[in-house]
Amino acid sequence: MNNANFALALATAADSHPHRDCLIIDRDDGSAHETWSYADLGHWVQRFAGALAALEVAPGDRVLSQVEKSPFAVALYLGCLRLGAVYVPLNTAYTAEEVDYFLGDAEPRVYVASSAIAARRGPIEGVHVVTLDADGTGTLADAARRAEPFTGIELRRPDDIAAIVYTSGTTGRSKGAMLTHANLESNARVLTDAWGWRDDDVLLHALPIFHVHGLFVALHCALLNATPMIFQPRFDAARVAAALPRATVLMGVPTFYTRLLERPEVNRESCRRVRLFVSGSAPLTEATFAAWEARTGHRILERYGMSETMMNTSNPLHGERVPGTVGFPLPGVEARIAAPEDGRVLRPGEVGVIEVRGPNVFAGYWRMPEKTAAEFRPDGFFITGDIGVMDEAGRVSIVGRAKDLIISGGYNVYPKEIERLLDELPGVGESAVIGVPHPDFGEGVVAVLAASDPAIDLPAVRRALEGRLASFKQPKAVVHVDALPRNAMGKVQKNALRAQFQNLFAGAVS
Ligand code: MLC
Ligand code: AMP
Repeated sequence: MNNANFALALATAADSHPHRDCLIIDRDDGSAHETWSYADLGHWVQRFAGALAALEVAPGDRVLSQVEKSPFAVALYLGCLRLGAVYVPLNTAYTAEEVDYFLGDAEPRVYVASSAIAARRGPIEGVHVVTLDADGTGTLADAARRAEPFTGIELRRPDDIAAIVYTSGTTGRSKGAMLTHANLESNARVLTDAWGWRDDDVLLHALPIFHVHGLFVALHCALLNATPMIFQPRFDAARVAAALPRATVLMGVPTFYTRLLERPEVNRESCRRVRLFVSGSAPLTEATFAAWEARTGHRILERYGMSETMMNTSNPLHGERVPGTVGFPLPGVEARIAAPEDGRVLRPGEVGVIEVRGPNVFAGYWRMPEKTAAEFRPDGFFITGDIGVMDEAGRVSIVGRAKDLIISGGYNVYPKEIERLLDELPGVGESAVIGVPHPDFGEGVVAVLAASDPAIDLPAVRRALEGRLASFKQPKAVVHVDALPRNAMGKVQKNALRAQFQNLFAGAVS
């Protein structure tokens, strides 16, 4: 049997260019860059794999990771792949209460956390809690330094699970999307091909690495081709602007582009080496597309994906990039528009739910067979929950969402999760959480309270939610209404609320 472990493909690329720069680390404090070559990364990957093996992590075991972005975190991820373990990345903003759910659901053998997070948490029964910090300290980093390098690559079948990526559900309960080794490899190959990856590409990497955009799309494109990344710990518009002259590719969420446009030093000259700007994870407005083109001369390439599928469609590298559209299905990916009620396939121009099928589509939700069955059609198409339309040529536009989801700065926020907590608060009658246009985050989270104590306001609500909800999910505004608008079935009409509060953040900066 061939080894389908994706780590093998990545190691093969790295082995053919061991001396090439891999991670050019732009530090938060602006100190001199440190560079890891592909050989350096390989060294750490084998050591992290060795340290995890010493904790008896075996193929199929889950490793929960809630660590700051750093080269060591990349090595940890790749070490897990090598061992055949299942990597489960978590947003560092998640609170202990949120993480409790993931611990219970994923049942990991190891939980790797930053030392600050681990200190707040204390020991957890049945789980090895180890630490890793961005500067390469922590108990796992120490163990990696001492470990016997794990030089093998565990044998994996194409449909073995490589990662579980949690994505919130409409019920407020997160679902773990199981991505296989074949999913990761096929999407990485398709993307590097579609985006014409070159040997001299330098990727400017400023995305978090706990979501598919930063972890799989961006990282894999560079690693599979053994090309360098300018690796920044987080998105900071000034730092990204300063690094642009050294980069050839930038991948970001729309907020990256709107914030970069606020910096006058971003111009044609500073972008002269860049050949490709990619945007995704949230809708890019036509205004941002046009402003970016006017400023830099570049037409941003918008693509569409999700945790369950990684990338589905992309505007073309060569050919017309049409603002407001997400382009064509990627090679090997089939997309269609279906009637939400009965799955009837619709004709070009008709609006319906986007469904996809292909080697990129996940293996189902971890330990949720009913949820998995409910979101697939009998012929294997996955029902994305995004509402779209396809033209005669097959170009897809997203026009809305069937799922009650807010996307703020590229992070998904499910209203139910917040409403559940709000409704428990003393003084809150009932609540509806909506997303309305926000100039910085695309959509801003608003809590609409009805029959509530008007003395409750943003600070009080935030205090009450603190420690319970990651800060990016916290409402950016709290508003009061006499009663929530409902339809004849008694369902809250969120469209009416969104219309009523659509200008709430007009002019807000962040
Ligand atoms: C941070 N905050 C946010 C936020 N990010 N609030 C709403 N939405 C967000 N996205 C809050 C913090 O909680 C904090 O609140 C305050 O804003 C400042 O925090 P910060 O850490 O300084 O924010 P900043 O670094 O400016 O982050 C903004 C950002 C970041 C846009 C750079 O959110 C980001 O990197 N987003 C990318 C998300 C991403 O990678 N998505 C891909 C998902 S994969 P307070 O009150 O504590 O001060 C996917 C599939 C696909 O969707 O197709 O790719
Ligand atoms: P996540 O579950 O975090 O992976 O988020 C996936 C969701 O992000 C998709 O279902 C879409 O709703 C949204 N999304 C991703 N890319 C785009 C895009 N280019 N335009 C609009 N929405 C997008």
